[in-house]
Amino acid sequence: EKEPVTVLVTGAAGQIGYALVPMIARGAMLGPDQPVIIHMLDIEPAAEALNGVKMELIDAAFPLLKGVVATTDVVDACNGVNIAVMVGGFPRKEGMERKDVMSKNVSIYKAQASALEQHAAPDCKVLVVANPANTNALILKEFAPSIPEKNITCLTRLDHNRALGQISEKLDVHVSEVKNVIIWGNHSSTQYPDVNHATVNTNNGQKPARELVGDDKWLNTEFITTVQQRGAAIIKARKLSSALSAASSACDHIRDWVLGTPKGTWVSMGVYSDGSYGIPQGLIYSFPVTCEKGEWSIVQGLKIDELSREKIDATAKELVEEKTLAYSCLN
Ligand code: NAX
Repeated sequence: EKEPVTVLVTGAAGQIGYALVPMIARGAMLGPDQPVIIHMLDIEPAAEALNGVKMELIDAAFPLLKGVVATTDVVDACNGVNIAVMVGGFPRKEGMERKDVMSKNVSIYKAQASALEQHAAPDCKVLVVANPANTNALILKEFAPSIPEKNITCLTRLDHNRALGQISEKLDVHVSEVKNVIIWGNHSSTQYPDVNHATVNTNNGQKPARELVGDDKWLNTEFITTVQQRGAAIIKARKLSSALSAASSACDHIRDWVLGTPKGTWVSMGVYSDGSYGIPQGLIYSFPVTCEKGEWSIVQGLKIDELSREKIDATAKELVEEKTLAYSCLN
């Protein structure tokens, strides 16, 4: 039997945490033959609820689950962690300024960066889910300089999966037949869901999604805004933000990163920009990536048309502004 992998989930008493930990314990993140130990971190006011989640994990008697730690101590939480899924953060409350929310999250991510750096496994892989996800990941990277920058990522896979879902619904094909959409940029409403390179498996082979949809107007307007605004639509319907889909896409993100993407398929991940596609270096930006042997690489050489260029740059500009705001919170 394989050695267990230790997975940290922060904010584990929250909604996404509650959906995510059983998925991890069932093997949806690391595979059906990979034992796991789950560390769950939350803050003092949620300690009792967190302990309740631990009780339920025990009660579920998961064969792959070899240990559970539920704690409000960030050092205990980070100790020996191989995979860290950062879901905990400070939510934007009504009437709060953007800067105030940023400031709270900057201090959380600065502190958790240091704890991970000192106590996690040296090759720990980090996925930031909590918003503002890209900028929280950037702060984490800045304050954990000994963690390789390629190990720090943020979640845009939910947006990616939403884009696949919209194309699948439009064409009435199964979602697994659609691939290679791209989410560019920020996990925010400026993200650019791009279908220009997406393909669909048909009985007559692989076809460009744009050709099969045959409705450029829909693809260039409604499709984009539906994906960008999907989070808000879920809140409107559920009176709560996306949780099961967020948890599921976090598993997809880590699984593909660790176990690799299928040949000919790419996925979207927020990663540290190396300047590819003219995106400024020093941002955590969502790119199309393939993964092999536990490492991602940005898909190179895709043709970018004029409409895409504008949108790719606009979401980069927002990330530059967020970065400036985050840095102004450090002083
Ligand atoms: P909840 O408010 O249900 O849960 C958040 C949990 O984090 C709470 O239990 C809270 O006590 C805990 N927490 C707060 N500060 C903490 C700290 N310093 N250390 C550890 N835990 C802490 O929110 P939920 O719906 O689970 O969403 C969690 C985060 O995911 C939010 O920031 C949300 O905006 C973000 N999302 C990101 C998505 C993405 O695709 N990147 C999509 C879904 C989601 O909206």
